[in-house]
Amino acid sequence: MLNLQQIDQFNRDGYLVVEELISPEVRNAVVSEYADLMDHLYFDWRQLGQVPELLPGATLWDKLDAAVRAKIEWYQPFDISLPADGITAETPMHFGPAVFDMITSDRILNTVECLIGSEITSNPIQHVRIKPPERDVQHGETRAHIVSTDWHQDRAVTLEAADDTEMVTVWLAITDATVENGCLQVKPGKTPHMIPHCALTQLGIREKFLPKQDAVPAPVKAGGGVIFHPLTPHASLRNLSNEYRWSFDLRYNVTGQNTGRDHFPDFVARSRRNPSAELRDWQVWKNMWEATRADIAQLEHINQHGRWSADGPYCA
Ligand SMILES: O=C(O)CCC(=O)C(=O)O
Ligand SMILES: [Fe+2]
Repeated sequence: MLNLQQIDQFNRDGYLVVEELISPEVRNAVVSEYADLMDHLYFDWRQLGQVPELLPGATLWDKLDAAVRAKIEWYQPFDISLPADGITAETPMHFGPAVFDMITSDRILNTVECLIGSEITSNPIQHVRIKPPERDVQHGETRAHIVSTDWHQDRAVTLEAADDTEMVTVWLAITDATVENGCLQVKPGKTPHMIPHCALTQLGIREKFLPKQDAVPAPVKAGGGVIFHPLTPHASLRNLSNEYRWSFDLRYNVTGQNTGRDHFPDFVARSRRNPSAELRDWQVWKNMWEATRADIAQLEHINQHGRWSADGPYCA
């Protein structure tokens, strides 16, 4: 739940930092689900001879370190979505019970309800971001799930059909997010319109189009989050620390409105009007994404950022 002062702050600044947005139990379950996932992945990478053998007791981070050092494609199997392009029937992705419980946790939904009302759809534009210390990242890596994120508005990431959708982003810290390890930063205040974006490497706003007010970093402890409006310009700082920065970004919109990525599956996370419409079974959620993957693997490429170009005035 948010108090009136927090709601006012969100409306004024376009964002809000909320501590303890998920319970320690929900967070711990996610961490152990990813540790199990890593065990399986590491076993497979070992079989393929892609990573070194580690001592018994090696942690999630030890294995991730080894994978990063071995320069293998380690990211996509952890993501809670499909990539923007190159989707095949075998593209790896992760949909498990702990992540589902996180997305549908009462604390998050109670908070979101204060901002967009009680008919809440879990929007399929969602990612895990596990960002290694920047100095360990392969040269030439530009994905915003792995290196720092350029300035953008989330509305620019959706297709035009969702321009009027009432939506919020819930950015959740799984490890402490600090200025040093690359927490979010925002341009606070009401940005009433879409700013032009350039779709070169990352989708981003060039300096000259950014609102002039100072950027404000938004550090938050593990379990807390940053909630923001789809027009609020935000970016991440660089991870200049020696540790991984782990977050999820989730989005929620008013049920019945366009999600901005309707080739991906959404579901009703909360409905006060019709509680029986709420999805409670993580396996159904996983099945929906698997069916989507099979369908998309047969289709031509869908350009998710179709309204923005990679050259022209907005890239200069
Ligand atoms: O975590 C990041 O680096 C960027 C996250 C972001 O852009 C978002 O949550 O919308
Ligand atoms: Fe974003």
